[in-house]
Amino acid sequence: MKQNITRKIIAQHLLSGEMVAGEEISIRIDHTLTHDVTGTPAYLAFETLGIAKVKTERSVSYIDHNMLYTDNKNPDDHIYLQTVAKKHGIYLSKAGNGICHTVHFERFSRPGITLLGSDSHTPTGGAVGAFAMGAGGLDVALAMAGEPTWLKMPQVINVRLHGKMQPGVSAKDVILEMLRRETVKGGVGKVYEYTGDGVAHISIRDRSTITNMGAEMGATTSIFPSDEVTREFFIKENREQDWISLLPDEGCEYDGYIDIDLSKLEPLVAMPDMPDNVTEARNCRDVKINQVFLGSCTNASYTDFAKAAAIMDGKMTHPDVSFVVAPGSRQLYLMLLQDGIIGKLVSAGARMIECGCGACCGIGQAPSTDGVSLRTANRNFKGRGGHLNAKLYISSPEVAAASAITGYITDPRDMADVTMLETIVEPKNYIIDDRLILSPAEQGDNVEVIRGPNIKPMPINQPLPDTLSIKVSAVRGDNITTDDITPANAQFSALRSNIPEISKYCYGRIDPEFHDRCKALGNSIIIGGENYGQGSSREHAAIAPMYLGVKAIIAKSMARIHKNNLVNHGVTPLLFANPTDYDAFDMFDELLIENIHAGLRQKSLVVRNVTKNRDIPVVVDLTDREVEIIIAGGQLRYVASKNA
Ligand code: MIC
Ligand code: SF4
Repeated sequence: MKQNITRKIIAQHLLSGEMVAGEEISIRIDHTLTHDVTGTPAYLAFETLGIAKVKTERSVSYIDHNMLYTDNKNPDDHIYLQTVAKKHGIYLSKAGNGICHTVHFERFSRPGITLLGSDSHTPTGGAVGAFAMGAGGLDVALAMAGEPTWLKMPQVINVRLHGKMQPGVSAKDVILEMLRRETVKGGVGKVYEYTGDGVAHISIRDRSTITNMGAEMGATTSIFPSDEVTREFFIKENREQDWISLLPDEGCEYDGYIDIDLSKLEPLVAMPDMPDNVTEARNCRDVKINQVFLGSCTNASYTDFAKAAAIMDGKMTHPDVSFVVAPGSRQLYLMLLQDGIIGKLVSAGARMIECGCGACCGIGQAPSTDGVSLRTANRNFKGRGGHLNAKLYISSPEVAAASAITGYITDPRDMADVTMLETIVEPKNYIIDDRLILSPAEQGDNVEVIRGPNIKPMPINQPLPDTLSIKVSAVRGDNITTDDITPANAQFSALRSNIPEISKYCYGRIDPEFHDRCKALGNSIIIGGENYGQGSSREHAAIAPMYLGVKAIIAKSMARIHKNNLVNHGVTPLLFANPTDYDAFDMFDELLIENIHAGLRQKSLVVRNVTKNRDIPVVVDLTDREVEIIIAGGQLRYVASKNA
């Protein structure tokens, strides 16, 4: 049978299930990646499994998020990560080496592999033809232990790229156009597979901008073919032996098609507060900005920085703008230094911060009160910059550079000779330097794992009772993000290893009483709207509510990774059978759910709203396996009982 790329890779890794869209399948994982804010819980969970050495082909732990050392917490976590990696056969990419996604596809990924990462932007690896998915830390811990990874067989949507982009238009505009069409929830249950004559004109690093931001549509992943452009990239990375050709079979089928004429695209921006709120940059020319951030795993290519530098060459950042620059990897930083590109940016007023995530998730460089920030990152949720009083716009590096000069959001074609950007290409040779990647010990038995005082044991849920008589602790609207539940700025990200502490801030920004209310209620339930839990993979958005006694979430629809995280931690995710029933719930309503175990197993459950005297049918969109995990009280208890 003629196969697309996605189906080829899944077929080669399939352990169980049928490759029918919507059916549960399990696959073998070749590579895993974690980073410092999701890694600590993942390795704490891995340690409980009692396995000496990871069973994957390659597992890498990256230190890239919590780079601000304002007290002992982050450096302590980093020492824990370094020692636990050394003991258990995991490679460790030290602070300063770059962002996990960027480094992983530069140095480790290859076409045709499966990669599971405890970060929602893991699909970045699809740029080199890997099947790369984001997941919670517990799922990654299990994959490192050699357990299968479970997922719903996705629909494969073929995005056909035609023609060539105009000067001043870039890969970021392709993915913003996708977001405009597909929205932040349009990708759930889908893989976007890119083909068409336009693909040949897009470099690997630009492809990575597109696969990276597929996460913003909620997609399982995005993938490009492995072609001659990919091969050239592997040659430059000194890894030609890792390259294989991986193309869709001629005439293969897809579950849907999207066509994009690249020559018709214009420079775009996503306006506050969602990445799908997209318009042409020229429509925002009256928007005055205070900050520009050039960086993040989305736009970490050599040409991104070189084009920005070319636009800014000889000019100066607008007096009212703070221009912040963070290269995505050390390798890239070295090349930009060597070629004088950093010099041009600094001369134009850049504030260089170390290579890593930095401002992208509010770890430093927060905008001012009511500040307006234009970023080449991927998310502009309210609060993402560090606090709620800022407006975040997202754009390409070209728009960002032009805007840094003018002080207003600017279409680069209005202020620079963009045809000269055509001459800027990736370097002929890359600088390769892996010395900040530490290999694990041959024999890990004698390696001591060092834990600082901020690292507290991970709380484990109790088995699910058969009857729940509980109150509603919160009613939320549509598109609640994991940033709303457990924000990612410097203060909170330093608490990721300490659940009792981080749970004090759960929902704290949008609902400061949530923690105390949950404590007072004991057990409770949250009501959600559409796309509940979208955004990052952070499992703290499931663990913290679990720790506060939240037993179930009933929503209109739910994001894939967050739903998995809830299951993993024994919190029951349910969906309204009739979305208008959402209106029947208010805070503090008393609910009764009886015979839950049988109801979950039969996939039919009724929630009685005692306060409103109404019975509400809910959809149990869970597999038999997931039901048993929830009843057991979460994945760790389930695995332990299976092994017993
Ligand atoms: C993000 O971009 O939101 C993060 C911070 O990288 C997260 C990871 C986390 O919060 O643990 C992600 O994308 O999953
Ligand atoms: Fe880091 Fe931002 Fe990428 Fe998340 S999206 S991995 S915070 S650079």
